[in-house]
Amino acid sequence: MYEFLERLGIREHNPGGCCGVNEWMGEGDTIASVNPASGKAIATVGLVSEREYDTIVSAAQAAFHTWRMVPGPVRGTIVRDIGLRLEERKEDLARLVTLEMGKILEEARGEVQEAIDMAAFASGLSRQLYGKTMTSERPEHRLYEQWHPLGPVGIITAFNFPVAVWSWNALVATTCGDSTVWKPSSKVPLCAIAVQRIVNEVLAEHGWGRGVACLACGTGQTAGTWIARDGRIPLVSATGSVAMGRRVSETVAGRLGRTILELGGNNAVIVSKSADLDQAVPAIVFGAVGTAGQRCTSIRRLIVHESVRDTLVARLVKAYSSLTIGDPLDPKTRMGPLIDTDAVSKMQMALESVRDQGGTVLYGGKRRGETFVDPAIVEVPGNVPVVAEETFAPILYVMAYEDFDEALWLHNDVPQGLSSSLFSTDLREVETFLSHKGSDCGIANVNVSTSGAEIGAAFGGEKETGGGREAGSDAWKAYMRRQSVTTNWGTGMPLSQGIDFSY
Ligand code: UN1
Repeated sequence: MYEFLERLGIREHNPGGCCGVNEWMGEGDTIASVNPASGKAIATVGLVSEREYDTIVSAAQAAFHTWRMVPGPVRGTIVRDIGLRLEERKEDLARLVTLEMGKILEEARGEVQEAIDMAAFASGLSRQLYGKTMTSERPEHRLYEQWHPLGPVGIITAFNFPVAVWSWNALVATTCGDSTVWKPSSKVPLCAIAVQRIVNEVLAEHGWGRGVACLACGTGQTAGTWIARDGRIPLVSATGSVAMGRRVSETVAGRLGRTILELGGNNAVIVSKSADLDQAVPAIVFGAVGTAGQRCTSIRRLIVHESVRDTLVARLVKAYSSLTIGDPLDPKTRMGPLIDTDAVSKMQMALESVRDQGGTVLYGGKRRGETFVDPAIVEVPGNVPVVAEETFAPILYVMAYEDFDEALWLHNDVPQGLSSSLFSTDLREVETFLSHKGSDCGIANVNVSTSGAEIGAAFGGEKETGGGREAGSDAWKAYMRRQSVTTNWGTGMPLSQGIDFSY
């Protein structure tokens, strides 16, 4: 056992369900959390049974009734303290993220920083849950809207951002007066357990022992399905594959519940002939290779003007060949392992398919050991079928274009619509890219990679990405119940739309 695991309260066996500081449970199946770099088990986790899940959601429901009555700014103070505690534990948590998920330490620190920043954002937000006041069409009437807490929120998160995506949802929901029930990916339960311990600690210090923030480790078939079906949970926020999102969304829609979906991305970068390649090259390397291509914002497609194609590819190949691949805890490493051998097989299958579809591997793609790979650069003749799929691995498909309209068409011609970017110094290209006929994604960047979004803006995408928005801006509104209010403070009884109903 590493010392940092002990400091985070991780033991050899860990109950994976929790609805309060002293209420841990996990009588369901036992699973092992595996270090993707070594293939060795780090610790085991007891998943929740259906009975325990029910106890957890009942606790969340009961806590909601009292938590919603706490003034927003007071809730915000508690969320601020969660952020401060995350900051104190940043290094230990980052090491756990690296150990269990496999991203390099530098990126793991960035991920924990996202959660710390979210706490600061949400704490400020707690004084800004504003509604609008409208002018009533009737005399002596007041018309306005206000925002109420919504209820227990279900949060389903993916393996690739085991702390940050929880924070986008949970810290905002908690600020908004909701209680939360978190089902993390069963590939990274220890990160969730460590975060839950930190949150428990802070809540308990403020006198909140039970139900405000709950954890239900389980599989998609168990805890994921129970949350989706559960009428006590008015909102389910789910991050992961398109297939998972479709299942969750159909089930929640069947009971007329709400969802926030953050699903697959298939992000492209357009590099125009006017691009500054000194900016484009490092941005593309980080976007395509960072987190071993396992961000939903990772760059998967490079659409490059034919006049700069050869230079850009040569510079990318040179950069790729200088990257250290290996132990993600080693500060020199730039790319760690993929999450598991299944992910490696999927990458190999995609590379085989693309060869059959006319693609040529220009660099990398080889498997090194069980879960390590060389990142790949593959030339393709346009959006061949495999390019339309999101393969969660470091494969960069390169295609050349002649005119900018063709680049935009290639860019938008995939089912997903999360993040996008253009490298250009030409004002006309930039504004076209950002116009109604430009990028069709939820995120559109200029001379900035597709990945590495800041928390201040709303995060999410269109088409098969699911349409949800999380984190900053006014994404909080999805976690609250909007109420339109009309008050008649006069003595008459005028009707709207000028209706005369006198009798
Ligand atoms: C994800 O991959 O699900 O924009 C989230 C980024 C990070 C978050 C990615 N801030 O790359």
